[in-house]
Order: sequence, then C-alpha cells, then structure tokens
Amino acid sequence: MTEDLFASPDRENLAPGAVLLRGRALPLEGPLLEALDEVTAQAPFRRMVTPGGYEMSVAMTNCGEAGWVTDRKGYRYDPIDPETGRPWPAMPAAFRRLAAEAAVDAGYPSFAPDACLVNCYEPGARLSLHQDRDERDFDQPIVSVSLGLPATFQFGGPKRSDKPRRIPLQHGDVAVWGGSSRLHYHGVLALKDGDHPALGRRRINLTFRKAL
Ligand code: MD3
Ligand code: FE
Repeated sequence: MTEDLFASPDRENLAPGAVLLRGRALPLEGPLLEALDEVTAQAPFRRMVTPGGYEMSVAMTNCGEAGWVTDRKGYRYDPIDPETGRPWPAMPAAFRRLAAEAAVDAGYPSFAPDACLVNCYEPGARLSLHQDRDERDFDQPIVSVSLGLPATFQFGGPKRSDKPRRIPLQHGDVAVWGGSSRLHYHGVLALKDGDHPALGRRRINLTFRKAL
C-alpha cells in the first residue's frame, strides 16, 4: 500500500513533484483580480505570432523582471515589452505571495519566480501540446493559477506521443509542476463558452516561473 502523508481533500498529487491545490487562490481572489487589472492597464493583452507565422488564439501579457514572448524570430524571455518598449510591470505583491505560498505547500520552499506569463482565453482559444523549455533551470518548478471560466487541461508525458490525461481546472485552482514532470507535454483544450461572475467570458491563467 502507498501511504500519502500529505493527503487532503483539496490536494491531488498528479505525478511525482506535481501537485494540484484546489481552490488555493480563492482567499486572495480580490487582490489578485485588482492586481491583474493594474498589470493589463500597463501591458495590454495581445495575440503573439509563433516562429511559424501563426497568430496564437490565446492572448498574453507578462509581469515581473522578464516576460515570455514569441515572434517570427523565436520564443524567448525579454525584460522589455515589445509592444510598449518599456519594462514589463512589476510582479504584484499578491501574485508573488500566492506563487511562493503554493510552492511551499507543494514542497518547493525556495521558489522565487522572476516571470509571470498571463494567458487570456476567450471561447474557442486553446494551447496545443507543448513543453516549457525556454527557462534556464528545469529544476525550478512552475506554478499555475486558473481564474475565470473552467478549462480542460491536458497533462501528458515526456514524449509528445504519450496519451495525455484530462484534468478539469476551475476558478481558484493552483497547480505546481516540478520534479520529473517539469518537462512533460501539456496543453489546454478549446475553451467552452460561459459567463464567469468575476471575469465574464474569459479564462485567465497566471504562470509563474524562474526564467533567468
Ligand atoms: C505541466 N499554460 O503558458 S500552465 C503555458 O493554462 C501553459 O495557460 C497553461 O502551459 C494555461 O506554457 C497552463 C500549466 C503547466 C505549465 C508547465 C508545465 C503545466 C505543466 C510543465 C510541465 C508539466
Ligand atoms: Fe506550458
């Protein structure tokens, strides 16, 4: 028998090093949504272009020391927002606090993110299966926070051909991806239409990384 010493109704161990904390963001909902508006006022959502020339269906922005960007030249982290020519907005205190606390809960007590990618899904938007490999240190976990409309997350394995599991994600859920799952393929199925009381017809995902 396998004993789970950290079992709890709000906690799901998805894989070695990967933990889903259901509702973990809800106590900070107000401050998170206020901070989100401040970030997007300074660095508006935009649909970026992949190196292959396709416009992504997910609109993105960033905060923190570095932001994830894509264009015809490739994927990278950049300290400057190419749309505004200014540094990305600072990472709000509520964002930083939630990311650090969730990482502690998941067993990563020294996680110090320097980048937060903010993804905005409208109905139909999706993220095809991919790996997150643009960061320097794959020993650092990634913390992701789901807000707004529910979505179906695809959690695959180390090979693109590994059949992904479907994990429903709801407003307030936080997932921490580290250990041997850090380089697993993952994606998000096309968002279904709906109306969320706080965010309307949108899903927002905050992804915290130590990129530099
Ligand atoms: C599993 N975003 O921006 S992060 C991304 O909902 C991205 O917008 C998703 O994938 C979204 O790159 C969810 C969840 C995530 C991030 C990294 C992982 C899951 C992961 C790394 C390994 C395994
Ligand atoms: Fe990803």
